[in-house]
Amino acid sequence: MEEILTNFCTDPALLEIARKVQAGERLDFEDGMRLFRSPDLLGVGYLADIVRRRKHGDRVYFVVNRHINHTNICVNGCAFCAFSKEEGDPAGYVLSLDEIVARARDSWGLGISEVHIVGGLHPKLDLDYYLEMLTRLRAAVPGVIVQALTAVEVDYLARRHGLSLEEVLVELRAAGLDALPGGGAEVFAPRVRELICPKKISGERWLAVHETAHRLGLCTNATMLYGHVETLAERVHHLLQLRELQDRTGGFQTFIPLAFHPRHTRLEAEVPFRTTGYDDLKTLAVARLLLDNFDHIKAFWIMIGPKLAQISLSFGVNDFDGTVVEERITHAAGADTGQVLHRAELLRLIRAAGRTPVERDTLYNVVREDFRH
Ligand code: V47
Ligand code: SF4
Repeated sequence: MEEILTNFCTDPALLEIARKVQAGERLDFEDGMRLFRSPDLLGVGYLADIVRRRKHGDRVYFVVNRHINHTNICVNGCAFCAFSKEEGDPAGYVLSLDEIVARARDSWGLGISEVHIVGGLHPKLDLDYYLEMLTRLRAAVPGVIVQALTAVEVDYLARRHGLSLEEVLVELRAAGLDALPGGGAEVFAPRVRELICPKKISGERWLAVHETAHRLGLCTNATMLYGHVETLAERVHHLLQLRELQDRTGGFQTFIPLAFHPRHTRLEAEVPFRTTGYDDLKTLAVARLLLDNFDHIKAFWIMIGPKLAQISLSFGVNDFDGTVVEERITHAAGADTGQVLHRAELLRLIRAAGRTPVERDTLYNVVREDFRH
């Protein structure tokens, strides 16, 4: 093994980590720091790929889905967000329930298995709006899984109505909510939140929403917004806090690192550049290595581009997200990716990387895997 590792890992600091990975041992905080600090991107990627291969072999998952961002009006006004507008701003919008249902129905014809709905904290949209949205979607697109509302939106509804997190989630689930997406986590460190999203719920509260959802049997995802003012230590802490909750609940399905896009945000002067390809691949690979109890690591091609997402399949990633169709949050902040990747293109990218594509639903049930070449 020593010989293989010295062929692939040029950084001696990686050798002890390589031994742990080979033995299936858990990595600790210091290992996470060594991985982030190592200049040996290929070595770190090689180790992450060992873990990915052990868990998934050649299989790479994708989902035929549609994102809907129902409103950009938000009382939080996070400094990193170019999507949100204040109430009364002419650029603000709220989709009517008819429009939301029409968008879901349009995509239903294309065979979507998931709608992904997230938006701002609109002071006038109450729990009834969301319950009716879910009820109408269930009737209009039966069988399609609704993954909706970040922990931040769930907390807002609970506080607005004086309800507990459990009460809100139980009502949402009864109306048709199937799973929660992973947004709103950003970086849990209070220092970072104070700088980039002072009005947003704390990291503890974000974790509490997910813990409650898991207890009620709802699966959720987790994210980390990286590439702004956070330190590497704060990234590692964030990942370990997720791992700790996952140890207790097992309710997370996927981890998705989100690459910060600065354009038109209030952080643009301080952080003028986007993340580099090196950092994107490194972050995905380190996440794969630290989050040993997460089944899936997803590359969100909207943020890092389809080509780098394809390369990331050799750096620990086993999920390509999906067709998406319409995305406003990252595009408001300067993303130059398209809005949609059709199923055929996802298949082509995954196959060209030497992997076997598997179409999944939100809960990782196989929708289809016998694709003809
Ligand atoms: O919560 C906001 C982030 C998130 C910017 O669960 C930004 O499967 C980069 O959570 N630059 C929403 N990111 C998106 C999200 C997501 C995406 C794909 C899949 C899943 C999933 C979840 O986008 C927000 C925030 O963390 N965000 N502004 C920005 N300027
Ligand atoms: Fe609002 Fe979410 Fe944007 Fe923050 S990231 S301003 S909570 S929409």
